[in-house]
Amino acid sequence: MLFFHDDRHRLHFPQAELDGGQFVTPYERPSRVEYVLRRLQETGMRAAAPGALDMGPVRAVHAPDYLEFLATCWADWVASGARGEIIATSFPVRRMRQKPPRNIDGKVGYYSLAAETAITAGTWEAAQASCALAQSAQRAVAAGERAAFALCRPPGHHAASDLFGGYCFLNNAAVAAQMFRDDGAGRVAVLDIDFHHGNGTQDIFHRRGDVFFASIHGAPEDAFPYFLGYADETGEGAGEGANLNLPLPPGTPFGPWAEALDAALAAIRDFGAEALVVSLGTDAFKDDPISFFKLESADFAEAGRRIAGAGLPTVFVMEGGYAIEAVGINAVNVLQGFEE
Ligand code: SP5
Ligand code: ZN
Repeated sequence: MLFFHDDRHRLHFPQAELDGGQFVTPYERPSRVEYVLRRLQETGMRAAAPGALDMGPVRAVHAPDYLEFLATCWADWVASGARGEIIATSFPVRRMRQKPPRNIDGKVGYYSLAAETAITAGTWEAAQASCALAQSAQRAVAAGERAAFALCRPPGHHAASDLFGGYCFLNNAAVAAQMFRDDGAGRVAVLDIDFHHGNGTQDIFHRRGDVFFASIHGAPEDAFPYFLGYADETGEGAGEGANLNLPLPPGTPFGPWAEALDAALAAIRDFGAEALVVSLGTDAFKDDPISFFKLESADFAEAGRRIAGAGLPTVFVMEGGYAIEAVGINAVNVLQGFEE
């Protein structure tokens, strides 16, 4: 399988993540990519050079003021006299005004959905390079490849039209799905197998009937992002029926997880999708440090086989996965299973 990679992911490496009341080294760290890259090379996957970022499809799924914020927040933060990394501390919660303030500290809270995700000097450049990989993989598939893999970092599925957080800034999978639409596919599906609910992708397409979103994830009662991902979220307006959430409880092993996968694939088939984008997180793995499903490494290959059964042109976009040494094996197992 063709894959796309860009070293500029290293420009995004915050020192701190707020976890359990402490600042820890972020779970979402540069070495994740190195493990996946090594495994891709070991298994003979074909590296291809990524193209430049096209802002057109990015603007189609993200709000203009949010993109302006991402481009300027670091300079504004530094100019305000702040000495550390950007971390959100104040949020427009219940009964507060949903209006971006002038003050940069307030703006950071306005555009964020969680405080664990820090922004640094290189974050915006890394996020753009990451998104360009999803675009390159989509272009390869649109040009006739059966499938391609974008080794995106930072990941994207928590990023909504105007929100960052959950380690995500630009929604790489949503951008790839949008590009399939722009290329003429009438209906596109996004299948999210990251352990966490893809709240950003769901939100972006919630009122649209042209992009189906299916997600298998830790139930929101028990798992981040906590405030979206219930089974009764089925889409709204033109998007009614084009959203399928399959939340699962702590300790879920491959059996019930695979049943959910089959249900998601059946729904995607019924929807009539002509192209598929897979949000490929490997944090459903049994040893993931922040997740609670129990998949074994071999199960990821079986997941890949079942996804291939959909028979669709497929773009794989890297999302989460924090059992660092196993992330490469598990991610590439999905790709290898798909190719069998
Ligand atoms: C892309 C992706 O997988 N994002 C995940 C973001 C999760 N962020 C917050 C998780 C909080 C979990 N706390 C677990 C405590 C373990 N010490
Ligand atoms: Zn995740």
